[in-house]
Amino acid sequence: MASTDTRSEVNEMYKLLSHNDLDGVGCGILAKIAFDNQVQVRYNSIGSLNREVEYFLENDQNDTFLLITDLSVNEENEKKLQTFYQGGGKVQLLDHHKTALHFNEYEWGSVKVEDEQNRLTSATSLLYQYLLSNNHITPSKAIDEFVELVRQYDTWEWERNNNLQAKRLNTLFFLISIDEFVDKMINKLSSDEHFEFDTFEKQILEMEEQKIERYINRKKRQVTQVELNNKYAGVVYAESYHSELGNELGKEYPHLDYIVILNISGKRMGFRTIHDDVDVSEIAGYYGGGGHEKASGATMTDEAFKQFVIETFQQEHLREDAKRNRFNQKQSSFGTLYRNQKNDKFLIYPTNEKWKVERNNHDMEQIYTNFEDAERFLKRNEQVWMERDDAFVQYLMEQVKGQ
Ligand SMILES: [Mn+2]
Repeated sequence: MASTDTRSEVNEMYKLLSHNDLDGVGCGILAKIAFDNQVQVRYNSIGSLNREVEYFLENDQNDTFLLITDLSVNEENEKKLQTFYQGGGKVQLLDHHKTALHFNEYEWGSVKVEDEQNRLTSATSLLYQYLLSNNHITPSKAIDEFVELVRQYDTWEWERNNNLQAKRLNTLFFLISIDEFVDKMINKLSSDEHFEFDTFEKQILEMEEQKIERYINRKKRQVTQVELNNKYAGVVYAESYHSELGNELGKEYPHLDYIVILNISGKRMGFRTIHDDVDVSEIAGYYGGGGHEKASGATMTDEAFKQFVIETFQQEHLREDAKRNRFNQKQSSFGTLYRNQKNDKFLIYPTNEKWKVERNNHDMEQIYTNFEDAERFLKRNEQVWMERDDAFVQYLMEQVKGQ
């Protein structure tokens, strides 16, 4: 009796346009599980989505259901999609970027930054909810777990929770091709009770993690600093591992407001921050890009090229603070010794529960209420680094001799 309805539903064709990162591809995996060969999936960079939408509107069957996830269209396509929808076309845009919130004005737009439990969302978690509420997908433990890993990775909640499995999922994603990754995940999710990596995956993940660690340690010594609009940015060139890099460099140089990662050959810039009072989606927005508060991106403009590349090219790289010191330590009552490129020596030392700074043995005027403020001042204005123990010991001996 209900066979006609069921059949029209069964024969419905879908096209999914999604982002080419883990969260975007997570959407493709769910769509494949839900619709099997009735869905055609195309993964896009932020820049290529609009061409794909135009192609769809001009060439695809107009009864194909268009799903757009993790990305949003430009103003022109926003209008075209509204016309398409008003003419009976089927379209649904699901996104979690706050720069896309205005799509909620449309019946076909659904943009949620947080879910009902006030947890940050991801495109994969939003699509999963959408597929569940429309009875397109059968829930399972393994799928729940996979979706949660993608969500935690995409929102950086994995770091707070130390959820290394989420991080590893992204590492695996970059290690193999998108098609291979999709096949692997579909196999896993349809056969395993729980989401787990197999022995081979664990082995290649370990090798890759060591490689990434070496790469990041090298990049820590290739950062230059620039002041722009009262914010301090760390500039680094890199084509891969942007998330890990932005995070690790942010922690290595916490005096920087944000890190800009330049991919010159791709003419792209990524912005990352570890600070709650900095919103890098605003910075990306200034250059015509977008994204999240903690991670965003934009195409490199002429202005950005001047500010981040030309301005910094002649500069020395920032130097890391000495690690593994026993004597020259931060907040020490003996003082903490720093040096800048011009070989000036700075000592931050406590006095009457405040902190002062000595430059080449002469007191500087400013008094700081805490050590961090004094250090941030020196790092921002003098690009200092914390000296190693041997330099500190020598400094102290010179002090004794000088008296
Ligand atoms: Mn996402």
